[in-house]
Amino acid sequence: MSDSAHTTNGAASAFDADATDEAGSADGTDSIDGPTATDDAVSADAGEYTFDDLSVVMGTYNEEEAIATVLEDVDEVTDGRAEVVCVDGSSDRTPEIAREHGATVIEQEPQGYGVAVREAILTPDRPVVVTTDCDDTYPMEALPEFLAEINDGADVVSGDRLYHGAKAMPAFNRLGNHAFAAVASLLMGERVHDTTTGMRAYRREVVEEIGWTENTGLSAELLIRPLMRGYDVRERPIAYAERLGDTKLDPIGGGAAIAKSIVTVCLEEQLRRF
Ligand SMILES: Nc1nc2c(ncn2[C@@H]2O[C@H](COP(=O)(O)OP(=O)(O)OP(=O)(O)O)[C@@H](O)[C@H]2O)c(=O)[nH]1
Ligand SMILES: [Mg+2]
Repeated sequence: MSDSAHTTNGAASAFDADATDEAGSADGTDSIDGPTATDDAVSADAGEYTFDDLSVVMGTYNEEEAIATVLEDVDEVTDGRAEVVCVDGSSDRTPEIAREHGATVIEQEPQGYGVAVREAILTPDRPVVVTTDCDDTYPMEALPEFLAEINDGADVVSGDRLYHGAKAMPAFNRLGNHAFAAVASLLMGERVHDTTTGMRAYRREVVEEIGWTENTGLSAELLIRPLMRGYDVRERPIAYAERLGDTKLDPIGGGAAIAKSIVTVCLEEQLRRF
């Protein structure tokens, strides 16, 4: 294990919830600030996951400007060992380019972010799944750190784009994302910083054990439900780059849908506790 302490967002202890037996955490290890071993993520230490255990999954909808870059980054960072699954609703060359890069492509009528990402998460059977957008905004260089956190006992590792300021994000979206995090924190009683990030790592058993239903609000749901059920959920700061290609998000309608999901899911999870 490396001795270097990893960066935290300074409030990560809010995520230091004990992994319960119900939560099915591997060993209950939940130290946020303990040493991590990014390098170990790619080695094959006994019982530790490697990139051979990792699926990187995404919805893809007319992303021909970005898809080659995203898939090349995954390939380079994981030495070609991560499996890639794209659930695609495109009318452009995105699926061809994805296949040329060795991805598994599942075709699906476009029905929104969450419908595509649900299929993408549930399709592979590797034990660790990482979601990302196919727009070159998320840093695939963070994959080793995310896997190292899972090997350190995390059930969910969530990329916090706002920690570094997210200057590449449109100001309206940035404001909305701060507001979503504030509302979710209030309703959960736990501080979270980025509820709508597209880049997360999940232990497969977590996404199989909890029920999830949201579409545009899926990302928020998949942070809130595990956190409120006592899984070991950790936010980690990530870089965030300007998007290649056109957005598929309607900031007003999408924002309203996300706000509704946050309130609904938080209330459902609070009620579940009684
Ligand atoms: N298959 C499929 N993919 C979708 C659909 N809607 C969005 N996506 C993909 O889901 C990911 C997220 O969409 P984005 O347009 O990046 O949404 P966003 O991240 O909220 O907005 P940006 O800030 O513009 O990146 C992208 O990879 C899209 O191509 C859909 O209906 N079907
Ligand atoms: Mg995006």
